[in-house]
Amino acid sequence: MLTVHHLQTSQSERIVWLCEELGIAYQLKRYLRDPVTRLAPSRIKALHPMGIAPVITDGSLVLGESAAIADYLIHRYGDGRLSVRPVDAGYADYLYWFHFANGTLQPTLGRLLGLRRLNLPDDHPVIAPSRTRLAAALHMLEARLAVQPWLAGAQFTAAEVMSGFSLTTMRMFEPVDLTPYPHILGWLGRIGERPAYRRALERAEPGMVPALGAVAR
Ligand SMILES: N[C@@H](CCC(=O)N[C@@H](CS)C(=O)NCC(=O)O)C(=O)O
Repeated sequence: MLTVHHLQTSQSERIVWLCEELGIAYQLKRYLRDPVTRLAPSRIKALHPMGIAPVITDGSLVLGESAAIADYLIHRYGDGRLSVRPVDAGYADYLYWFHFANGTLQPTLGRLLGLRRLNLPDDHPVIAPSRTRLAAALHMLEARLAVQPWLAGAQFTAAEVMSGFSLTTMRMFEPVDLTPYPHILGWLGRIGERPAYRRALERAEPGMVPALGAVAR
């Protein structure tokens, strides 16, 4: 049976959410972060050589990387739902925003999270380029969501699942004030209303209040 290995407050939230959106039967295994280091426990490290989440196991398959897992689930179990076919309008947009999540948005936030620990001022030359990149990413998202309700167009797709994490749960680690971005906030509101998103959080993060507002916690 398909098993989703979910590390507490981590990118594996995406995979639980995607399974709920696609209505895929799955077993969920939850792992708590190490209370001191906040890293994954050794049981995750034993699953996959990278030692990070998400990981899925499916029979003899062990697969990591959110985007690879998302593609696998969509095509192996979802009949292509929540993706856009090459012959359909919005295909390039779908590809762009699906990959924007882990290609640009999440690494930029991760870099800022690491740099913040150095307690440098925001205009420090080591930090400023990442701040500029984040601002560009947010402006681009805002412009996109001003003209379309979802990233690939009129329909909710897995691009939302990929990017959604970076501006919801990730903001509990790296706070980003979204007050200047009303269309991003509207998008987060629509995400928060989705029954599958709510079910995913109830299963993966029981008791956690999702970070959907302008300021997370
Ligand atoms: N690009 C990977 C990133 C996965 C990743 O960085 N996972 C983090 C949680 S968000 C993790 O498992 N950290 C625990 C650790 O480093 O021990 C993906 O999208 O799957």
